[in-house]
Amino acid sequence: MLIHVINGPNLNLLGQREPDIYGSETLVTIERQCQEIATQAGHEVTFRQSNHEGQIVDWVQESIGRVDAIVINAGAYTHTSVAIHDALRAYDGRIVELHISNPHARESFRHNSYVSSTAHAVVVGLGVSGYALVMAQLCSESAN
Ligand code: CA2
Repeated sequence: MLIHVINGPNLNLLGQREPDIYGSETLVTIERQCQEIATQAGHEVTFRQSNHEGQIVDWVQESIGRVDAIVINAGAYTHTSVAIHDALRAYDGRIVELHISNPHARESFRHNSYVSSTAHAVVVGLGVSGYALVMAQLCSESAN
C-alpha cells in the first residue's frame, strides 16, 4: 500500500512556535514516526508539506489511480479551499482528514472544513500523535 501524507501551510513551523496548541515535536520527527510504522507493516509513505494551495492540488491530482490513501492536514486551507475540496473529490482512494488541534473548539472561522465532506475519516484534537494513530489504523485496515 502507498500512502501520501500531505501537510498544508505553516505546518513546517511545528515545534518552533505555539507549543501550547501544536506541541513541541517537529514535522521531521512526525515524518520519521510515520515512515517507521508504515515500513514495519510493509507499506510505503510519502510525507510532504507545502505553503502553496496549487502545490497541494497538484499532489492530490498526482495521487489519482496511484495512491491507496491520502492523509491530509490542509492547515488553514481546510477552512478556505474549494480547489483542494474539488481535487479530493476527484481522488479515488481513501482520505483521512487530520488536525493536531480541535478546530471546533477554536475560533468560529475554523469550524467549517472543505475537506471533511470528501473524507472517509476525520481525526482532530489528538495532538501530533494523530499522525501515528492514523498511520497504524490504515496499516491495520490493509492487513484485514
Ligand atoms: O490543528 C491543526 O492541525 C490545524 O490544521 C493547524 C492549522 C490551522 O490553521 C487549522 O485551523 C488547524 C495551522 C497550522 C499552523 O501550524 C503552526 C505550527 C507552529 C507554529 C505556528 C503555526
